[in-house]
Amino acid sequence: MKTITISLALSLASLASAQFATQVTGASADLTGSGLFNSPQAALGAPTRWYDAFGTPARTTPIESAFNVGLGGEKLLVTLNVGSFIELRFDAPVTDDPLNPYGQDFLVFGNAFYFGDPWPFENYNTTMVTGGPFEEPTRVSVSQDGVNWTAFTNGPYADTAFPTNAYLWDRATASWTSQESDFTKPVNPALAAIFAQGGMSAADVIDAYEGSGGGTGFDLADVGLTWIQYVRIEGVSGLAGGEIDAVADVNAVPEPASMLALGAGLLALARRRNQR
Ligand SMILES: [Ca+2]
Ligand SMILES: [Ca+2]
Repeated sequence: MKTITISLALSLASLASAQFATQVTGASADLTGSGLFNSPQAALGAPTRWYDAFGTPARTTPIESAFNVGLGGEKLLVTLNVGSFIELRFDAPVTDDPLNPYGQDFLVFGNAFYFGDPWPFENYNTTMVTGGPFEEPTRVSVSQDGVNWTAFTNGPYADTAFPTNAYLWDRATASWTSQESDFTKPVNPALAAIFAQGGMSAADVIDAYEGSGGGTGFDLADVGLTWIQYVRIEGVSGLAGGEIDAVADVNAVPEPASMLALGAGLLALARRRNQR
């Protein structure tokens, strides 16, 4: 039984590390015009939870998006002006899985944000979202081999809704929890229009995320592909200037019935082993 538990934990851990892009397979030479935001490696790994707000550690929230550098001085974001591009690879294929929430197969994280009031933002229960998001739509393409690319020509675009949220907020105590959001879970796309109207508190927006860490969702079915392994983000005329923080493979959510079947299967396996 012990062996099974350990190997299951290991496979879950490796699954988690494969959720974000792990490799830069291409980048234009002209990423140098954007100050700190000039390293394609900044788009690898998980989205930013904490950043250095010029001397003050700050959480990433829907009304306070990441900028500057990480707490260790590391670069967090890469800007894609017209003519600039980055190409990222996932360890494993990203599939058009019917069990992906809202049909969304991968997420692109930037530094879009909603406008909040009043400043400074202290109590998210009473800080109101007054509109936005402030966004910088930038083109996204996908590929199976890293050579042949298919663009989401009619959107969605990178560095748009939904702004990143790193931690869950506790209304009762009007304070942040240490509970991390899920960067592999999409926000319900229907909420974009509702948030843009304003009139909700920042706490309302975070609650409506339902534990998601935000990001812009992409459905591979929109471009007629069943799987991809590479994402290209580029600045083209009219669709440029956005920042990229990370890309994530959406976690499929198994139907309750198949979760039960999986549990029953493991239990049966454990029983058989114990009987030996
Ligand atoms: Ca899909
Ligand atoms: Ca931006």
